[in-house]
Amino acid sequence: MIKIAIYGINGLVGRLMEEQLKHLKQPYELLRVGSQDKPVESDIAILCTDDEISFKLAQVLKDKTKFIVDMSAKFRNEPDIPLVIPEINPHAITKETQLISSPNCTTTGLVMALNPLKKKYTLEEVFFSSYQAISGGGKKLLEDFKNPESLYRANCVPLIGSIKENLWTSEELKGLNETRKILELPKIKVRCHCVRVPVEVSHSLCVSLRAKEAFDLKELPSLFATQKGLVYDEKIHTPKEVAGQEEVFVSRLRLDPEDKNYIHFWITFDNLLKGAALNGRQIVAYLMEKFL
Ligand code: 2RA
Repeated sequence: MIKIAIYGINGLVGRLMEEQLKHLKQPYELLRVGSQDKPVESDIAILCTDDEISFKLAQVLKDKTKFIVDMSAKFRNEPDIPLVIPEINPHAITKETQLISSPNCTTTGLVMALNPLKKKYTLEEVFFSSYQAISGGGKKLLEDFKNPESLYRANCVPLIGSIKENLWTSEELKGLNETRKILELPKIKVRCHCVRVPVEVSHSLCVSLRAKEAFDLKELPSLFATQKGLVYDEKIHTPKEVAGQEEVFVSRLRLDPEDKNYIHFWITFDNLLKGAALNGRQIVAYLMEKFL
């Protein structure tokens, strides 16, 4: 029987991962590893841990497991480590792969919408502002949010992660670097602002996208329809309504009134599912089907 170990089983993503794995078609034995437990032998180790712990575990697990699926940001920018969304770039996983990174939640929603457009258009530049849920900050932020005095109550906070030397935040840099890597578009320009909003679950993005060619608005719905895991329609989708759903929702699509090379749209999706545990489960399902 295939053995799957979840590290960080008591965290928000760890607990959701356990739930998500129940949807796997193949049987497996689950090993639940908490922060005080020793690393174990397994076929797949899923690290629902922070950057520092993932880094340490990855060293220790090299000889104890066939595959490591890391949900942290630690390895995402390493050129030799695939950063995978199974509906977009499963080909990045090869026979030589041991460690696979799962992307940042905000990036995941964005690239799910850009990927189908990439098939027809030369994407040159994307702008987005994010409206990110409290749960993106984990259990600790959800606890803080319960406090009536929390900075995050009835407020918008334009700081997610830490501020880096160039004054971008770590979250904004993830949007830039991970988008380029997953879409295999190393030159696409990504400009963004990441903002925490008082919503418990589901991240949203307002996106403006520029291509080399003029967009044909009429053909875009059929292009979006080619992307598995994406729903495009003209309902007004809100974060509250999409919480608990697996798909990424795109709506409010419109052409720029002054420049046909630009379109604008709205994305919303459950940050804990497609943005985290569901993507992890889909990577695991792919590994089980192709390599185990
Ligand atoms: C956040 N994207 O929302 C982060 C979580 N990885 O804080």
